[in-house]
Amino acid sequence: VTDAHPVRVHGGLKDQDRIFQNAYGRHDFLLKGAKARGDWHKTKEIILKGHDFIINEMKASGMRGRGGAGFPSGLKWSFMNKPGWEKDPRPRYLVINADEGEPGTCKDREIMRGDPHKLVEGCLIAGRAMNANAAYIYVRGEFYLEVEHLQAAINEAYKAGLIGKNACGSGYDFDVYVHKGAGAYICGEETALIESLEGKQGKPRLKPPFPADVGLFGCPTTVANVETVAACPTIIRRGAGWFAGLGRDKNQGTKLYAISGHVNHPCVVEEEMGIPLKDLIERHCGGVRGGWDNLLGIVPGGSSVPILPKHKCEEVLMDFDSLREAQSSLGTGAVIVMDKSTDVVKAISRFAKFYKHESCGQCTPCREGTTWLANMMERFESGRGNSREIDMIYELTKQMEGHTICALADAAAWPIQGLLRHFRPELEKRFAEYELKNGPVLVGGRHAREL
Ligand code: L3W
Ligand code: SF4
Repeated sequence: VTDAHPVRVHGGLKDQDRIFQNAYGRHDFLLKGAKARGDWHKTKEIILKGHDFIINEMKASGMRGRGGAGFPSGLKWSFMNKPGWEKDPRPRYLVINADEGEPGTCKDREIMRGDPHKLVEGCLIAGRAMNANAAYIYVRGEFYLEVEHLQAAINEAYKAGLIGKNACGSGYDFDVYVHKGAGAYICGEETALIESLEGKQGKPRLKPPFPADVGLFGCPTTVANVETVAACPTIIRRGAGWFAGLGRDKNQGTKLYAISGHVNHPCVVEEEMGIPLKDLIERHCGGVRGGWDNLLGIVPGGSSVPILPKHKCEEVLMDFDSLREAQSSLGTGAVIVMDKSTDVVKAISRFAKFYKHESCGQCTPCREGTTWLANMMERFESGRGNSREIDMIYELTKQMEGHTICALADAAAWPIQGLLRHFRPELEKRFAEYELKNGPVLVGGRHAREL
């Protein structure tokens, strides 16, 4: 904790403050179990309080989107209710982004497996906030069990009159549909997801217009992450003040963190926003394999964000602002831990290959850039490169960043920028060792002898 951060050390969330009480599915995920955990309690009253009430509560709670962007949820949910919305004859949609494809990220699947009713109830309440007629839940194609559980919860909710015509007896009609994706990471980008739902190739659209104005089938649409929407009923029931009282200013509430890699016990855990990264790992994962001193670095928010070296991991807090100050990002809250046995160049090179494979190819800087990044990183792995090429690959990431339709190009660029920022000496050492053995490597990976 530094001067920039408040004195209170966050974390150590009490069980009663956990929203997702059935992560890991130890209890009944169906309606009876869900109701015992408080789901669907007085939902009718919430619906009858109307859209302004729900949106104001979400604004007061300080909830920021849990899909990676951290956009204030209350504000986003208000975009479809611009003055005159009642006169617009188009249907209105809520779309849930359950296409959890970010490497390292596996939190939304726990909700769909263990607490699907929280998501279904969340769809109804969030849908009411936007005056939507229906919700489409777009689930990652590989999530077989999650779809089964979700569909079972939806069927039960229809049967019990909780959704559908006159949902919960509130007079409000609301349908919920599940749609299975087909395994493309890019369909997690909100406009590509909309295209895919419409039956087209998942290629992102230019924004604006934002989906709130022209979304699914050309109609007003809000796309929101599973965790954000599933947390909403608890936030409304317990009150915005309860949620806002956890975490710290502008980084409030609780968050699901998915911790993988070189820890003793990888897990998905709900913790307070702003928990120190080191505490998160020591408290919930039994520490780094071989002890904290064996740590090399951590990717704190999924494969799209820059890696932090060990010294930066000592003090950083797991929230949007602290990680931004540390030149990384909270992203999806997927913490990938690497100990000293990791070949960090190879690890980041693997990310680069992933983005090359997943680029939809519409934008030149992304299509060509991701290919170049992957090819250069592959060479760098074996030491075939030189210092000039380190500057070139950095320039390339800068040419990609912010110059494309969607954030996939940024996501490909940032991990490499992180590698260069913190592990440049590792690359230079590797190049020097190769040169000592084989002679100098010129630009393009060609050996001097080959020219
Ligand atoms: C109407 C305006 N709507 C903004 C809406 C916009 C969107 C939301 C935030 O990217 C990030 C990405 C990944 N009128 C509006 C407006 N909106 N201004 O607000 O928008 P944006 O563009 O900041 O974010 P995004 O497109 O939602 C998401 C990063 O998350 N990421 C995560 C990836 C993977 C997963 C997963 O597997 N679950 O999420 C990790 O870093 O790189 O930067 O709804 O329409 N004036
Ligand atoms: Fe497609 Fe990449 Fe452009 Fe996104 S940035 S639209 S993935 S080419």
